[in-house]
Amino acid sequence: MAARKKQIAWLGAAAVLTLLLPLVISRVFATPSPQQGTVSFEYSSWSVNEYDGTVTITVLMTGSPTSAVSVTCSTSDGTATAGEDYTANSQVLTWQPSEAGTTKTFTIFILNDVDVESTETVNLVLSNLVNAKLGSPSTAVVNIIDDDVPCP
Ligand SMILES: [Ca+2]
Ligand SMILES: [Ca+2]
Repeated sequence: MAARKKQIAWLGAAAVLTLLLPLVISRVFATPSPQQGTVSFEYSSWSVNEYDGTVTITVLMTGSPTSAVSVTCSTSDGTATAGEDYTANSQVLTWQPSEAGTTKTFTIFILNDVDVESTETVNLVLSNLVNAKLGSPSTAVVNIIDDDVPCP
């Protein structure tokens, strides 16, 4: 009878091991979940003189992404009008994981004219995030400062 009890005990132990072993193995050899980067504008606003020609926008990627990160940076009209005050632009910015903590640049061409205007704005947004989430600021504004003076 004692031998029978011992046998049942061994079977129980074997059953518990069979159930637990896959769990232990999966924990030990689990691949870490992929890490995303965080992208944001470096500043929430930029200012440019109408005669400057271009303004360079910087977009920052931080974090410890496990693969390449990309985001599309695009302009849209605020009070400024694309084709009259600036040239619309949309560009994909890409970082390798080793480039975390660095900025990529995005250039907007400013169109000069002889009109007397108030300061006009261009809105900037980030979209089409790949392996990334949005940080703050996720939007930005470019202020185009007029350089024209009214005729006396
Ligand atoms: Ca001008
Ligand atoms: Ca002007």
